[in-house]
Amino acid sequence: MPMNVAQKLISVHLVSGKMIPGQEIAIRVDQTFTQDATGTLTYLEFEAMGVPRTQVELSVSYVDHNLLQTDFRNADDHVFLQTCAAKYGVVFSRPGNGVSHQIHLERFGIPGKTLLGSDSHTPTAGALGMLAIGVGGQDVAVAMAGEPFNVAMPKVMGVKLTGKFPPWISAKDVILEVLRRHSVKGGVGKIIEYYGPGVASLQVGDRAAITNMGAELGATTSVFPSDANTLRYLKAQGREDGWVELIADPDAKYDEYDEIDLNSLEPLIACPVSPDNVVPVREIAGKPVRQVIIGSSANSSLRDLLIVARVMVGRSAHPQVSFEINPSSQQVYENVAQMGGVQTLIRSGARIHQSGCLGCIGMGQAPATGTISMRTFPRNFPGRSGTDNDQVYLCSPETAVASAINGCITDPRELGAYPDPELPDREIINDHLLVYPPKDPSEVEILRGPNIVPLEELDPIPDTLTLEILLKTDDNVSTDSILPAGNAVLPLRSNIPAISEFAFSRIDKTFAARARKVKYGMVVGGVNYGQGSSREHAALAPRHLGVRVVLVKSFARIHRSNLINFGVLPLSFVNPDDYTALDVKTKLKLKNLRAQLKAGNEIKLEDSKTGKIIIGRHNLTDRELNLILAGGLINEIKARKAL
Ligand code: MIC
Repeated sequence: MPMNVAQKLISVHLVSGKMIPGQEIAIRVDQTFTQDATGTLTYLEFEAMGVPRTQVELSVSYVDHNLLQTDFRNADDHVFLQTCAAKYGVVFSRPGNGVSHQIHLERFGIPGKTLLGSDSHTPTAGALGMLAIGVGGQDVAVAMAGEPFNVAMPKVMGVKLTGKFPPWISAKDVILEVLRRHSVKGGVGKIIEYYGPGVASLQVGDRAAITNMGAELGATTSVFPSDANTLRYLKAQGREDGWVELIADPDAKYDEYDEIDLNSLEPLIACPVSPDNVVPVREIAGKPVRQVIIGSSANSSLRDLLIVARVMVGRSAHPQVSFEINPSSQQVYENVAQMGGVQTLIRSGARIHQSGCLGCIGMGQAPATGTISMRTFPRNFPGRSGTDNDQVYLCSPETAVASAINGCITDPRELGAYPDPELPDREIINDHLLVYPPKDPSEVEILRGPNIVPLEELDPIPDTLTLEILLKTDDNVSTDSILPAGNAVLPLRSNIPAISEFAFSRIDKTFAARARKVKYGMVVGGVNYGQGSSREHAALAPRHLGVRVVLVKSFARIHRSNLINFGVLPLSFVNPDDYTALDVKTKLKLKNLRAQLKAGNEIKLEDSKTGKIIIGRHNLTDRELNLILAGGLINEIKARKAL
């Protein structure tokens, strides 16, 4: 049977299950990575599993998120992670080396392999023809322990690309167009595969901007074929030995189709406060801008920074704009420097920061109150920048730099001749901040400062639960609203009791205090609940506060898995009208829950006051059901080992 690229990748890694959309499959994992903000928890979880060393071909631990060291806490995490990496056979990418996704493309990604990363933007590596999936930390820990990864077989949506970019249009405009068409929930349960003649005009860096932001569609992953451009990229990295060709068979079919003519695109921009709130730049041109930031995990390629430097030759940023550059990796930084770009950027008035995620996760770079910040980042969820009522716009490097020059939102086509930059055949390789693990880890001691708080034991789901509804949310609530990031909260990622104080604080500051007053709580939500980040803390912090059930219209994939991994029961309304009828403070009773769970898909929740029955569907596979009954993944693994 002719296969597309996604099907080929899955079929050679298939351990169990059938490749029928919606059915659970298990796939072999070749590579894993963590980043620091999700990694501390992952290594604590790996430790709890009692496996001495990573069992996959390659594991990397990146430190790219929590870079500000305003006290001991982030520094403690860095030391903990470095010693864990040495102990468990993991390559360590030191703070300041850059964003996981970019470095993984440069130094480690291999076409045809699978990659599991504890970051929702892991699909960036799909640009190399990898099957790269973002998951919660426990799923990475389990893969490092040598177990396959379980996921519902996605549908494959084929997006045919034709034509070539006109001047000033680039990859960000493609993914913004896809988001405009399909919305932040349009990719749930799907792999987005790009094919067709237009693919040949996209370099790996361009492809990476597209696969990165596939996360914003809610997609399981996104993928490009591995072709001559992939080989060209790997040659530039001195890694051409790893290249294999991976292209769709001529008669390959897709479950869904879409088509984009690259010639017809115009500069696009995502307006506050959602990555799918996309309009043409020209429609909102002229609005004054106070901050422009270039870099991060989307638009992290050498070309992306080089084009900005080339546009700035002989120009400078508007005096009212804070023009900021976050190099995505030391290697990109060094190559741009070698080509003279850093001097141009300095002369244009740029504030050049260290390589890493920085403002993309709210680690610094918060914009001024009531002002517009334009960013090449992937996300603009409310408050994520660190400023209340923020106005963050997402756009291409071309639109960003043009707006920095003019001090207002600008269609870059106004700038005249397009300085399309030439990429080097061979990049300067920069591995200076990579540390490889010792062959013999017996002497390595894992160092734990006071910021590293041990994992707490989770109890199995009780048979009778009286749950108070603590919060009712709207549609598309992101994990940034469930458990915010930012400089005040991120340093607590290895301290669950402390970070729990911030659960839902963006929506309701009283949540944690109210949750502590009741034994068991629940949250009611709308569609696509938990979109965005893979942070497990968005499941674990509410769980720590007693939330045992989340009842919503529909879930985002990664967050649903994280809830299950921590023994929180995810339920969806059978009758959507029940959402309207439920209110905060209502108490719902679940009786014989364990028996109900085993008996079928429908769970009865009884309103303690009125006696009204609400039905929630759990849609758990047998594997997931065992996790819920055991109180989470670690409990289930420990129980299995004890047998
Ligand atoms: C994000 O873009 O939200 C992050 C920061 O990369 C997160 C990870 C995190 O919350 O630490 C992600 O997408 O998984």
